Amino acid sequence: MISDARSLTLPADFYLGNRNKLLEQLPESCFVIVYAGNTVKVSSDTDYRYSVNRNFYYLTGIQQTGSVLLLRKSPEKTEHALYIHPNDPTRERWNGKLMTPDEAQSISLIDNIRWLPALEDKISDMLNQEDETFCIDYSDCRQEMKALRDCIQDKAKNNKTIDISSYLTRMRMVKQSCEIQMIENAIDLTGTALLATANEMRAPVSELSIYAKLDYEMAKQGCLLPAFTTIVAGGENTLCLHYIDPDRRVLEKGVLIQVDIGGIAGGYSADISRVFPVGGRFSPRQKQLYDIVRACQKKAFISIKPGVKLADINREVADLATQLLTDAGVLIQDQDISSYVWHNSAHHLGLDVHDVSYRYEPLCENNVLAVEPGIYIPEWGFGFRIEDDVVVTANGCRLLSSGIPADSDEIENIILS
Ligand SMILES: [Mn+2]
Repeated sequence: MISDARSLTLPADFYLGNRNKLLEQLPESCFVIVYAGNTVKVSSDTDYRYSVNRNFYYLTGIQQTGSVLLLRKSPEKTEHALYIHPNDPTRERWNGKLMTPDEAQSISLIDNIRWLPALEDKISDMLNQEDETFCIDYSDCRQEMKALRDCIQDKAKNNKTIDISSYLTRMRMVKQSCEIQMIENAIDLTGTALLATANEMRAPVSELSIYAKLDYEMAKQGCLLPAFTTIVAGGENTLCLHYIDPDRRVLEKGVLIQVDIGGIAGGYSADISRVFPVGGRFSPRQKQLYDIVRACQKKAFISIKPGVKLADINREVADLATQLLTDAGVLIQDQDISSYVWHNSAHHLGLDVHDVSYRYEPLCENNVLAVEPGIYIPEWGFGFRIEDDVVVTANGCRLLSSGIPADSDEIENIILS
């Protein structure tokens, strides 16, 4: 049990190290500008809960709306500056306390903390310089980044721009030990929520009540905004991969419920899927498919190691699924497995649940993956995935979510115990 996932932080020198590593790869003289982003409006004067630009977070550790990171690299020296909202009693009366410069400095190890209103003049000065290189995050599609790109284009005096998102993607793909630890925290809180919910499935239950229980169990641990909208799909709804409108209809004993859920701790995501039989016992047919999907997942775990590509894992899973579904009489000769295997078996995991990556490149040590083979059989009226998270090691992979039972008999036990 995580007492409050919001209080978990990475060490400040992690962010400083990331800034330095980025700067090392950039030209000898340049500016780097990265935006945290602002809240997004729902309607009228209501906003969605704030979610920070992940590249900004990776470089600063700061999660306050509107903040801007400005780095200056020159042959003589490097300067790191952070622009944040100035303290403002009226704003704070409505929206809560703003970060002080001291707080921002201790999280990010940035010495030069400035107030946001000074940023506009600073950017104008920068744009007035000739032959300057501006390094910006092209993957950031928020309004303020678009405005900056337009501005640089309009005022260009032989200036160049460089997209830093590719450098950051490459850095984010290889996790440092504090990041892996934080993903393990996110998995812990997700597992706690799943286990606390599993025994609700002993009796008839609805998708909606399971959804509400999971939401409650996550929020209790400080996870108010999960990594993605929790999926709770019962019966035929398991055949919709991203099913997010849980129904209040009662699901009787014997119906399967797919749960796909990911908590966030210290900015890092988990991604776990389990499938539960209402009443606690799989039917022979459900258990048959469960054990096939689980065998595919174990096959994937064995094949993951440095040098292997995600496409290789997909192929290994598809080959085994083909063989096992043929043995089971589901797949008939020459029928394509894509009728039953609808999605890839693994993706990178990190600050984003489908983390930024070069997914066609071979894996390397300290990549973190969610491994989620799934088989969906419309003729049987159900299908599902089983999903766990691993870190790639020197010779294979280490399961990060081993604390969350995954074999069919274990699933039955946690419902009935
Ligand atoms: Mn996933």
